[in-house]
Amino acid sequence: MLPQNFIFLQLAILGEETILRKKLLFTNNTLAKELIQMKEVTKEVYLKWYEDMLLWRKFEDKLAALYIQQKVRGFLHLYNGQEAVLAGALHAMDLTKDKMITAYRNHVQPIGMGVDPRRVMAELMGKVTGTSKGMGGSMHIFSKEFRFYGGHGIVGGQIPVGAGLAFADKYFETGGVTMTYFGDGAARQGSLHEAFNMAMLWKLPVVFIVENNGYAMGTSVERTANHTDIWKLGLGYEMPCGPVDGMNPVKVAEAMTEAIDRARRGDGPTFLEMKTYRYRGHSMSDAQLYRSKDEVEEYKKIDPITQVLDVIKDQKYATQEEIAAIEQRVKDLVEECVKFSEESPYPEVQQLYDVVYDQENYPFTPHKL
Ligand SMILES: Cc1ncc(C[n+]2csc(CCOP(=O)(O)OP(=O)(O)O)c2C)c(N)n1
Ligand SMILES: [Mg+2]
Repeated sequence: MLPQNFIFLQLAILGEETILRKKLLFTNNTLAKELIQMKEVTKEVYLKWYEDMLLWRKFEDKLAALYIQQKVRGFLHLYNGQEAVLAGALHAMDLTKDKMITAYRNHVQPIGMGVDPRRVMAELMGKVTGTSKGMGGSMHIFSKEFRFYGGHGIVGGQIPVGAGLAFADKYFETGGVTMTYFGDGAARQGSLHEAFNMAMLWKLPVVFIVENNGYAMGTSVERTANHTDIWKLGLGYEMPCGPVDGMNPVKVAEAMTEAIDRARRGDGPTFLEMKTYRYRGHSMSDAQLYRSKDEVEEYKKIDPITQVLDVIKDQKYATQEEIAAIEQRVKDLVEECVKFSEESPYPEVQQLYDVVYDQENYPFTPHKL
């Protein structure tokens, strides 16, 4: 069975701005009540998008290779295909104060937020130079410095935590907004409803983003609930909500700009359903018997990185040599990440005692990390 957004994406492949496509995107949703000025998508933005998204893709391709070599262990969930959802959001965010939280598909988001990719890779390899000194691993990348709050393995667990981060921003009047990401499977968890209710009641500065990649492990969206427009879950809370073409960073940036603006001016949360797709399996040990190879290939025709590169070429934003230089920079950086991680030591056993609280005077014993 094809995922529910297949028709919509097919139309995008054909490049047809048909009435049907517009309907699928904008009928009945509660977005776009007012026109918000988005940061211009200039030539520089396109070139940055290309370099960033290519880095994220190649970084993760390298992780997959390292996993096969058993240098990355445990679970590994890759983001390939979903990059536009992140690129568009980062364009709309204020990276000096906004926050982000997501599930376990979380390696490239912190890089986008400013974390050194070498430290992310070292974390995945369990090295002491990693973001959590090698003790978090693949599913738990975290950086307080860059306001990236994980990396959560409990499906849907991060939804109320994201609302809580937004509560802190409101309480301390920081002016920040929290991007709270989760998957289509997580959208069916009860925690979503509790978080939505409180976030609307208190008009918290949060954007809830469901990345509908068609599947929760091997279960397609159609097999999860009797309706497949996940964004409509916002309607029950009168939360502004709607679907977005998650394969196109410009569309993502537009929707995110409106949502972030709403949150920042004190008008509360927005719920966006990013219609996207993951090319790789759920994790590295996934035989993918629930979908066909043809389906994956169809989505690759509207690959977000290719879409951005096509604009760069059409608009003559860069010469062939300049594009090649970007690709070389990305390749070199990924290699540098591998070298840094391989040369870094594993943590000392003693480090284990630095990350537990001493029960006697808990909670006053400072956690040493
Ligand atoms: C509470 C809970 N239930 C079940 C699982 C097992 N599990 C891990 S990932 C996953 C699927 C989640 O799919 P989705 O939310 O669509 O995210 P995606 O993997 O597609 O990014 C499940 C059921 C879990 N980690 N936590
Ligand atoms: Mg999913």
